[in-house]
Amino acid sequence: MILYYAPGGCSFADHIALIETALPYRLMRVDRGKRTEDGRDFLTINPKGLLPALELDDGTVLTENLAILVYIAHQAGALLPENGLDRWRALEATSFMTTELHTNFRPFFHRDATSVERAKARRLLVKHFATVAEQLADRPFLVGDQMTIADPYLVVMLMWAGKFEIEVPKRLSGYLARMKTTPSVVRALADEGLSPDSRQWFS
Ligand SMILES: N[C@@H](CCC(=O)N[C@@H](CS)C(=O)NCC(=O)O)C(=O)O
Repeated sequence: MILYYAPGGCSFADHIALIETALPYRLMRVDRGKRTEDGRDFLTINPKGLLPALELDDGTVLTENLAILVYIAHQAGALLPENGLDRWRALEATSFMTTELHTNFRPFFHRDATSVERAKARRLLVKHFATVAEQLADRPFLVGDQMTIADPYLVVMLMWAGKFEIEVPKRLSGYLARMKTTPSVVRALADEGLSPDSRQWFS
């Protein structure tokens, strides 16, 4: 499989998941001009122009982070319980990441966003991170005692919060500090040439 990624983008979640599950993959970097590191136009791979994209061994391309994470979990039989409430809680939490957290970071990435849009997004992010902190409670991972697909996504969201100086509850800063010492996260950071200090990201 080939993971099309941009360093520190939301594809970082899939990168962590691939390392965690030990599935065979290689990375293909895509630059801001939507060129792959081997010189192809990324739009020919994903016409939506969005990362992540996962190319399967038969050349099929999967897009949309939630689908890619579920695919990785399904292939590996890990990171998403097959049955029981924790499966649905993990999907619920990952969906919340894509629709409520990720979406509200957009004004911080888009240069033409207004200060009003950014302020509104910041308020929503603070509110949504509080919800996530409540869900985490005193557990090591967001859903139950095992890592699920929700955790790599939450790591990215918290890294971005650090980058854009969005205050998150102490419980989540503690969680991120722990996750940053997890071997899969350490390796993904190194492979993408990223500092563990997210304030250095995209600079
Ligand atoms: N709906 C997509 C959104 C993914 C997304 O926003 N990707 C960002 C990187 S984190 C991207 O490719 N942005 C490039 C652009 O907007 O042109 C998903 O959930 O995978």
